[in-house]
Amino acid sequence: MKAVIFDLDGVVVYTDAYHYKAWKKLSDDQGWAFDESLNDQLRGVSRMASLQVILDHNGIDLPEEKKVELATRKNEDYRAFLAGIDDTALVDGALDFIRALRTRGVKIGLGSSSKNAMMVLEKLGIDSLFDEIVTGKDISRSKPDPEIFVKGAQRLGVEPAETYVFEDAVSGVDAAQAGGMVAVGFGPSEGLDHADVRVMRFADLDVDTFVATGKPA
Ligand code: B16
Ligand code: MG
Repeated sequence: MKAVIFDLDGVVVYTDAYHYKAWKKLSDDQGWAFDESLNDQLRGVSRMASLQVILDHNGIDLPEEKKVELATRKNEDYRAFLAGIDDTALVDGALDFIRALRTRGVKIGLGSSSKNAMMVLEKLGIDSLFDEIVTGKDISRSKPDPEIFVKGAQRLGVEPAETYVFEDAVSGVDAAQAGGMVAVGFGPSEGLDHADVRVMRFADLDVDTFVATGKPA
């Protein structure tokens, strides 16, 4: 293990709850069905692709212009929720785990599909914890395409096989594995059983064992 790349929403920060609230608000306004299980399908998926998943689920077809307008509205609501973000939004144990990896010489990357990722990191003052940051603004193909993690590993100067990826999303686990990396399925979301390692919470990890063997404890 030379490097660990972390997803942001749902792994380092509970911003996945804000994404849910913003999509739910839009769906309620439009009279569309939207629930937690549909929301799970949006994890790691880009904004426009997420809207398409909701539209397909509801059997709705809209012109491109209207889709852009609705996605923009969702993003404005999401950013309004972010305005109140503070340390309580941090996933328990995430920062301690990242710092512990750093002191053991493991390089740290961030790979988030979100175009708002940099704003979240800066607002929480945690951007300097990451040696390299790749966000939705740096990629042309969203997860499950491996582009985001391949770019991250390249910038960190490590081989994919030496890289572990923490992901709460099916699309993210698929992306990491497609890039030849070791996928750690993190958190309670369903559908992560094909991850190479399965971890529910950071407290379940013993850092020394993890760095030495790739096993949680
Ligand atoms: P934005 P991650 C992803 O972030 C979220 O999981 C996903 O729900 C969201 O649609 C996507 O970012 C795009 O976000 O609209 O802010 O650009 O999990 O890859 O950190
Ligand atoms: Mg995520």
